[in-house]
Amino acid sequence: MDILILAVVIAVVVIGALSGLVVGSRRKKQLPKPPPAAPDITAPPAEPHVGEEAETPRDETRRTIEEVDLPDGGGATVAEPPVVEELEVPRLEVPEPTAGRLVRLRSRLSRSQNALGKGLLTLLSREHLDEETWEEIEDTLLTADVGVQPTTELVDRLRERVRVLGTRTPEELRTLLREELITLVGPEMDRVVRTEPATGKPGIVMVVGVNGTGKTTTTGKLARVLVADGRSVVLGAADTFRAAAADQLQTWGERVGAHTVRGPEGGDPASVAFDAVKEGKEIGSDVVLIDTAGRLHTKTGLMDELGKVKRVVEKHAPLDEVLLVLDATTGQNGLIQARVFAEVVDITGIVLTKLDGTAKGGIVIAVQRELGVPVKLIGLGEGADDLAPFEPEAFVDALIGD
Ligand SMILES: Nc1nc2c(ncn2[C@@H]2O[C@H](COP(=O)(O)OP(=O)(O)OP(=O)(O)O)[C@@H](O)[C@H]2O)c(=O)[nH]1
Ligand SMILES: [Mg+2]
Repeated sequence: MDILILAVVIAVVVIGALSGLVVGSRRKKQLPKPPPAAPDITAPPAEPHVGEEAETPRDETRRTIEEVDLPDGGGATVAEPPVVEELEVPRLEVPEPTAGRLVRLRSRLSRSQNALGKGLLTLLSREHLDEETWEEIEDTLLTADVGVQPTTELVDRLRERVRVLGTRTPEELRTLLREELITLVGPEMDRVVRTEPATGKPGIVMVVGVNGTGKTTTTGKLARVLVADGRSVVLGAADTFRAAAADQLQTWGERVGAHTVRGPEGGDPASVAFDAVKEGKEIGSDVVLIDTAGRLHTKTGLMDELGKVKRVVEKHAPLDEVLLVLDATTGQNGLIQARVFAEVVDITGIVLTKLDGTAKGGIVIAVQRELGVPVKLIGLGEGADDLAPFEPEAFVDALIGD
């Protein structure tokens, strides 16, 4: 009897345990669904904040677009961009080496080559070098923006050497013109872009100039040059006028893995520049490149602001380079800009951009004379690696052709 009671009790316990399991498994089935495979980017987030799109979605029970019954099969027309994959796979570019870039890009100078180099050679090859011809030579130089003083010097020297030479072959004339142009461009000037880090401090470069000359593009191209040379770079987006300006710089940086320090739109450019150098110091980067907003040299307030950016950065350490970016196609106006910028911030080097789009390559000579500062880099196109170190001999060779 006792045994019978015991058996009944065991049976009841076993049945109870089994039904508990079933209920448990049912409960499990009722748990919320696992998060959807792809983030639902179609519904607005409750509280958007910075970096939102980089996070996994917080509302995990939200349905994906595939699960939502849309009338008329509308779901099929909504394309989901592959946001997650884009963010997870950074594709870094490998910039071209810098050596020999001017030689590679020499054909980009063809407009100056035709107007200046070939023009001069043709004139000098005339049988009779009379006054009229010398005047034409002078005009050719002035039209190519060489500037009055350098033109006079060059013509005087050419006249003298041609006279001494007497009869002359085209080859002799080419050699003579080459030598004199190189002398005029200044082969002895130090054109090294100073980016060497010192103890506890990165190399600091600031890029300045009027609107649209190519500052941001040049900063981006320069970052590539440095990365190609094995340097680590931090970019400072001290153009806070437009959010798009910081985006533009950041895009350049992302292509080669350089981080961009940016501030709020309309914020203080000096503090962004300061923070960029601070970050460069903290992470031990080799170089910090600071892009600034385009400013008209005639606007005193903006020029004062530029002076402040420089002074604030110098609380960290002196700047190694202040590069003035000039658009070669603007000619004489570039010289006026150069003068004003040089007064506000000490310019240490000039970048002449858009030399590919002008016949006025002589501006190289004029602007160096104006400031007594060397042209260090030249822009020869919109391509990412179309920035070349300026080499007087290669430049003159490109002008007068082979
Ligand atoms: N052909 C040619 N175009 C260039 C060169 N450098 C820059 N550009 C173009 O010039 C335009 C202006 O360049 P940006 O770098 O935005 O100029 P910016 O000085 O930063 O302009 P702001 O910030 O608005 O003052 C862009 O379309 C560039 O692609 C160059 O060497 N050759
Ligand atoms: Mg810019």
